[in-house]
Amino acid sequence: MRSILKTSVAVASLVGWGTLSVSAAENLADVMKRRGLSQKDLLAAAKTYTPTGGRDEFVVFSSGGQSGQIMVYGVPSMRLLKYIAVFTPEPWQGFGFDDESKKILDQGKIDGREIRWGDTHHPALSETNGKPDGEFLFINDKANPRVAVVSLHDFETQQIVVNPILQSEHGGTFVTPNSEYVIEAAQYPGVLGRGYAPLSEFNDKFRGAVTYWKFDRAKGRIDVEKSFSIELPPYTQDLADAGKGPSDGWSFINSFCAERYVGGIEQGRPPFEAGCSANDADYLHVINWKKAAEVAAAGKTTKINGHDVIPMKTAIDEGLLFLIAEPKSPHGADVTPDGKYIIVGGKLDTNVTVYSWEKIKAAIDAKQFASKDPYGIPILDMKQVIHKQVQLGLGPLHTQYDSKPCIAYTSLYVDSQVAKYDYCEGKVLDKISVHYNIGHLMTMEGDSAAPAGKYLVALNKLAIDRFNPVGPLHPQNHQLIDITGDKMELLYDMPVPLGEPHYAAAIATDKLKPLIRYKYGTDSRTGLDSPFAVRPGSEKIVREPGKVTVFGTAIRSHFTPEIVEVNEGDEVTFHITNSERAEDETHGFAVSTYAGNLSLEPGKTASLTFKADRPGAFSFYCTEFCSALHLEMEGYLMVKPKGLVDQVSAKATDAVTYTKADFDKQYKTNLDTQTVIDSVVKYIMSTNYKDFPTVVALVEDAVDQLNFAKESRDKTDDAAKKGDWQQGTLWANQWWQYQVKAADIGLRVKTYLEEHGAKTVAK
Ligand code: CUK
Ligand code: CUA
Repeated sequence: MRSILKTSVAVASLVGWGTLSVSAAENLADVMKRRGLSQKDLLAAAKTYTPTGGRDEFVVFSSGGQSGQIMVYGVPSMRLLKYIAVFTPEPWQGFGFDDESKKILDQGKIDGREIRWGDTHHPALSETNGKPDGEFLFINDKANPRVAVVSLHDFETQQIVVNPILQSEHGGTFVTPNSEYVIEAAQYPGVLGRGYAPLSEFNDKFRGAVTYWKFDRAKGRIDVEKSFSIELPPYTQDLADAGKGPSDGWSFINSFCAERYVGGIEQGRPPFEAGCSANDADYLHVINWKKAAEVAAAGKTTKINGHDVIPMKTAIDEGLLFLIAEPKSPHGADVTPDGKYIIVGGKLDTNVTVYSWEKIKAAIDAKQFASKDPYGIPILDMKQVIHKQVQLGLGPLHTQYDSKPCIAYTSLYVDSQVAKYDYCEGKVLDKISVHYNIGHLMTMEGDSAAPAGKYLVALNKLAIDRFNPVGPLHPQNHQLIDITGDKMELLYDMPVPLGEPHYAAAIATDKLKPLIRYKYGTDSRTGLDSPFAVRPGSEKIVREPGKVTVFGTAIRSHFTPEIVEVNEGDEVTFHITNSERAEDETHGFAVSTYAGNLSLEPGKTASLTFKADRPGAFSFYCTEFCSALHLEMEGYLMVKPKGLVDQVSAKATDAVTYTKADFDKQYKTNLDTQTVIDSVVKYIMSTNYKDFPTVVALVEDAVDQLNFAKESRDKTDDAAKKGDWQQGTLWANQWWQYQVKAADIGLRVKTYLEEHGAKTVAK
């Protein structure tokens, strides 16, 4: 009986192995057959697949639409890397939860009102000489006229500025070639300064505007004082772009609803959509921002909400502002890499219009104007300044450029296509279908002075049938397209599960230099030293009447302090510094039912303030699985009920008693562990480990852990000297915890060195 059982087990395992080996031996042809893949699919897969540990050539920053965030993903793998919280709280990163980031979100209050969402549209990378430099990222909020500055050193939002005069915007953010200014143009006209006027006075009282936010690169902040706006007519301004090369110093903003229609469907009038598209033309605004900055600096402005606004009349008199007709309901306005042309797509036109900067400039210089608009702004003769019109298809919106000269790509919303064409010659070269209804498109660094070509991403508004259904709200679809050859090739569909992205910007990975860890005790939201940082050993609890402030640290796998006693009604603040130096060793911090969440990356100090208005024993804990004893990374906030006479000591007492035998056992374990660690250290030291920066950082971390182990060992020995086996055993345990962390790192180093062909070096 027994032998039969044995045999059948053996047979079963043989069969199991057999099946395994068959599936392991499945070759490419088998997989293609099983999954119904074509040669073309395989080629696309090979062009995007990134093996483990591999890196992407480009990093994309995509607007997260109504999420108020930014998405970061890699190209060509299309793997999501991060969401950057901007206008919206994001608990994982502690954004809008720690005291420090609440201050940033509060910068975004409009007229005293707290706004905790945003409709992000157009990210813009900071530029040097017209090329992205990897330092900063800007993004606008269409719903609530605001602009944010994100540092690309840590991918965190550093500043939110509120537009002082607009109540709605869209044409932002676009940067001038050296990031001197960040452009933010209005959308729906309003009374400047967010005032009131009846719609019957629309033509006189309602206005558009464009704001030029001065960027102070050294400080990494927008300088609100040195920023200014220009009053514009109540045409609905839309997208903008900054000139470059020959057109540097100028900016371009298109508009729709030059009809200045005011709707009124409830009064039996035709809706906005009819009245705003009745005429054949709208206006491209051509603005000399360099001269405007001088005019503003000379004080030729009026102040609205304390902000410098160049009145429309001054803008006309000073020769800052011109208009050019553009075909019906235009959308994108994109300056070519060489700055010689501006391409505008007309949503209700089948053409893109290529304007020539040389011709525009000549007409302005010669004061050759076809007419004036009702506000006295000179209008250039469209025919005189056009280079070409290119018939592309239905619903041309946005345009991006290739690394090859004269090649542009324009999205066709209605046709659900991307058109590739030669804008110098006015010749269509190729079209590809996308799925579906594309808004923006993006080529690599494709809005800069030196596009990198290679890939194009179609930011499609509708996914319809592309993905597994997830209910009536579908993801968006970002499609990756190979543009290296004559024909565009579709490579990959990426479902985007966040907001409705509008624009995105890509940068070559090697231009980004993100931090690995913060300088010890950094307030990441300001980038400055936090006044609340403490080093391990100097943690403290400061008590004032009605107020308890904790200056603590976090390190694998404990907080110091662990027990915090307060009285009901106290205001409690935890300032916690992550004292780790190891890469990716982030801790979190949350007090159950009270407050959270802090994200404490290595070196960061963050704070949590709340009123302890409910008595009870509340646990706090680390919210990131940081180590084997992560679950033990815990503590208690003891909120003592009002009027409680403190008879019972709240001091911690031990439930378990340890003897000398327990102590000896742990001590021996530690000595044995040390022998293992010594052998690993000996191996590492015998190699050329210093040639591997990753290993050097890990070794640093291990040395930290061993120093901590040494401190605990000293405490262990002290307790033993006094015959205190209780404290001695507990400290011996802590000593061992540090050893385990060091050993863990040591093994990671050993594996790394073996996998990367480390050599033995002669002693
Ligand atoms: S907009 Cu959305 S597709 Cu805000 Cu640039 Cu054109
Ligand atoms: Cu620290 Cu989990």
